[in-house]
Amino acid sequence: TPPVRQWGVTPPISTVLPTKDEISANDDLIAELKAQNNFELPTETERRKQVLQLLQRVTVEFVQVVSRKKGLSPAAVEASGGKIFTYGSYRLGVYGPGSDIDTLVVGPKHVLIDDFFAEFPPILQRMASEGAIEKMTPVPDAFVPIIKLELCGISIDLIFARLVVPAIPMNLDLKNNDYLRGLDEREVRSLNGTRVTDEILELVPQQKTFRLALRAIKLWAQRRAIYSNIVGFPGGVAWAMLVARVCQLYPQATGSVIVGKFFRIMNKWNWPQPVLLKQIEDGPLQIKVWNPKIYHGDRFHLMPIITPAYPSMCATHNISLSTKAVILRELQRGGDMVDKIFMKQLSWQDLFARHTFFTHDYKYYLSITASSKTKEAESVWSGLVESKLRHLVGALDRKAIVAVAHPFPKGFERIHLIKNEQEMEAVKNGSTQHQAKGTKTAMTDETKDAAHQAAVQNTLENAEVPGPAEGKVEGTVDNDGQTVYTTTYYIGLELKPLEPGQSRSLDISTDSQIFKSTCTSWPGYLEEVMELAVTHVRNFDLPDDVFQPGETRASRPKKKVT
Ligand code: 3AT
Ligand code: MN
Ligand code: MN
Repeated sequence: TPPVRQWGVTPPISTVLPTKDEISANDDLIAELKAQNNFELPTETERRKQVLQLLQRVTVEFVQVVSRKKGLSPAAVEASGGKIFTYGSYRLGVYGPGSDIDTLVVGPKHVLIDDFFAEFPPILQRMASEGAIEKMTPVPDAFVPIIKLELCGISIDLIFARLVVPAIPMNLDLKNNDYLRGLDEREVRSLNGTRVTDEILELVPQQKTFRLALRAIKLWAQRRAIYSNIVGFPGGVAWAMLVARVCQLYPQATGSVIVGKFFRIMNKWNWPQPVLLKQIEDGPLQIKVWNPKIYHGDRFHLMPIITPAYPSMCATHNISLSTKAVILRELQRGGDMVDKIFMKQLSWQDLFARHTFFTHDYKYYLSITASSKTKEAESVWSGLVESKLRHLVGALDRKAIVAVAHPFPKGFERIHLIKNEQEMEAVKNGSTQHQAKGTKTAMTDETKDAAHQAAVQNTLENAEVPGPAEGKVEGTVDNDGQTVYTTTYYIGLELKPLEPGQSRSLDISTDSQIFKSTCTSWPGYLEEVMELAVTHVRNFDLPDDVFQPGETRASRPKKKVT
């Protein structure tokens, strides 16, 4: 027999072929994912392909227009090329009906990011059919500069990178580290998404198995409320790398087996040993590569999951003691359930059951409410507050009385109409008693809008932040009152059992004061417009709109009769 290739940094754990039962469990898993609406229709996928073909044609035209403007010879203009790449869930092949297409436009050295923002949108407008572009929002000053658009009903995240070569032919790939030479950090970041996803796909033994298992794990993580890079859980790329590592260890296994092994392997992992898909590479740039031996900060990563493409980074920088504990608890549950699924005592549907964060898991919650007098201000302010939540979680982790501080990955966005100071005070503190008629609570989505991303990433720079419109600082006040926009985040608190002599009081005033000043020292903070409040909420006092239909809130404990 030929020598078996080693995938990853260690030999495989097992190379046995799947059994009949494992294959049958795999078929059941596919059926359940279909029932959960995880796959989109082939006609929709066809539409994605056409949209990408259009973007490719626009890219070539855009590169030619810019090349001509910069005075290149007609032959050079003709040869300059231009190519699109994808990354994110579309590239990995794990997208569903609501997914966007994350697209990277690559141009030759003389095409700059400023040219992209100036020329690409009008060319796209011209080349797309009438009415095909529903929305287009360029955000040039984001951490990763981006154009968000809605094209033929599909959301697209469009980013740009330049390579220091005269032309970009269609057969070019981005694997070669030398392509990073001469680029600045921002340009490297834009190329990174594609380079990382391409490498992940190359480092797994069977892409089809990897995709199925990753679909299952992503759905599970979303349902269990442990999917969100920003508040301290793994995000899409990190979950993908974990699944890829398990695929490497069981190169012949089928998807159902990978899912089961995933829970056990990752639960028993010797954290903080890093999860690597290959040995970390050195490269041609003066750019930091993850290395706890050199960088003190890297030693604090509790569950490091390292991206394979140079320059390797830790994708789970934000994980805290508490979120780690929650992740391990969920991995344990997942592992136990898959055992039972294989014994036919449970079904895959049970694995994907919705979390019980509000109904069951905690008695005590913190409610963190970011409020603003205008919608525009709230969009950036809530993003900023969300990006700082992990600091509050960290502070709670350090309190002797707190066992677990579990941040819920999504915020609740509400619109209120208030008539007086008293109502204002209540709303600022998270009350839902004054919601404007005809408005509904919405959930924040990590990927929602670009302004949000820009706000989060601009905090360290003194960048101009889109503030409220001129003359609207006071917001909308009419006869009925004033409109206030709030976004409330919840942190579930599990307290340690009382020791003799301890009293059950949780004083978070200092921590919330520090958290508030961290948020308000952001250069975009507008004192007259934005507010932030942290309050305690008991489980029986949680607002109605955090519950789904059919869920019941905990009841107020009866006073003991003595
Ligand atoms: P969906 O199917 O789109 O929900 P996804 O994994 O494609 O899942 P995103 O489109 O949100 O998720 O993200 C795709 C990649 O874009 C993941 C990451 O490499 C990059 N990315 C997303 N958000 C940010 C951010 N705020 N900063 C930097 N990179 C980001
Ligand atoms: Mn995406
Ligand atoms: Mn995206």
